Amino acid sequence: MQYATNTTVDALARELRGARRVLVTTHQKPDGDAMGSVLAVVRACEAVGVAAEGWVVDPCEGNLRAFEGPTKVVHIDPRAPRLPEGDFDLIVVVDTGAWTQLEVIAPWLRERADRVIGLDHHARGDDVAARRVVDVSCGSCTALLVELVRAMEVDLGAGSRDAGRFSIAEALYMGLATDTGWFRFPNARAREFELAARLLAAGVDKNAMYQQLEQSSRAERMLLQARALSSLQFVQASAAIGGGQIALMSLAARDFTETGALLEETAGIVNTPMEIASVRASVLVVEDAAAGVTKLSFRSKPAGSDGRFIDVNELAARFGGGGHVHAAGAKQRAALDAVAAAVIAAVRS
Ligand SMILES: [Mn+2]
Repeated sequence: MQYATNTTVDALARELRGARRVLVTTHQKPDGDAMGSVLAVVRACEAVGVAAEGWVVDPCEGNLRAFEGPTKVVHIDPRAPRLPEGDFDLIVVVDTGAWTQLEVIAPWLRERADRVIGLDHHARGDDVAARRVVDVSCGSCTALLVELVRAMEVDLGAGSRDAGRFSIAEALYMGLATDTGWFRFPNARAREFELAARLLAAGVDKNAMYQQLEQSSRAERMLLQARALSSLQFVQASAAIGGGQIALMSLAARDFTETGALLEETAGIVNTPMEIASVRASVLVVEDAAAGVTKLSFRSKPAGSDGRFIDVNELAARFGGGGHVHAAGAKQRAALDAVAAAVIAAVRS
């Protein structure tokens, strides 16, 4: 099975406009692009008079939830999962196409396979959606959804209730800004800046969004970051990987209990060592005691004059995960120390 486009955005837009009741979901532990994508599709449906609701599997950071406003989003607790209730004639999966990222809701989706459509910008995925558009050239899934919103003939500024605070444009900007690292990552190209300009023109308050998304964390999170940084070690990468230095940090269950930080507050911590000139990639391994797994986050940045990356998508794939060349994740049913040792071995080999 090849994970590739098998229909058009226009065809998916027609399906959405013709639906009676739509459910929109995304990968577990949604990030800004995932939540922005869910909110944008739900709001676009509402704008054309189609009933829609989002269903997302937590944990989900509070700074993202703040953008839900009156939009209906049901949060599923992965420790006590409840599956969607009601009759949905169309199901949309955004910002992923991988069963491994949809575990909780997968059985429910498989029973309704013919009704599932997908919009994604990741290179790897499965047959989750019967009809899908996969565009890896999009800096965020929401960049692809701009095309969907256009094809649905919905105004980008639609849904504004409070100076653009609950608009479609805002949801799209949330995904675009966060997936491009606020327009710093290599996936922020001319096209993404043009898109940002369109969204700002449609009423997005970028300063308010930055503050809400990036400057609203709790002190406990900073204490957790300090724990991660105190575990920082450097590993020399093999020539096969691309050479250079890789930063490795780990967080054990006790780091969470002792600081009072939550698992979802690890978001972004993996990026910190990338501030070091010699570091080409960063890996954070986190013990999720409740789920009995160790989670891995990978980031990389272009090196020097040739601008080449250590391909962390490929590195994550060795741990059963995936993502993008510059950002990826994985999950292992093994102890924290064993996973950290395996990362070191993978990077050196
Ligand atoms: Mn994304």
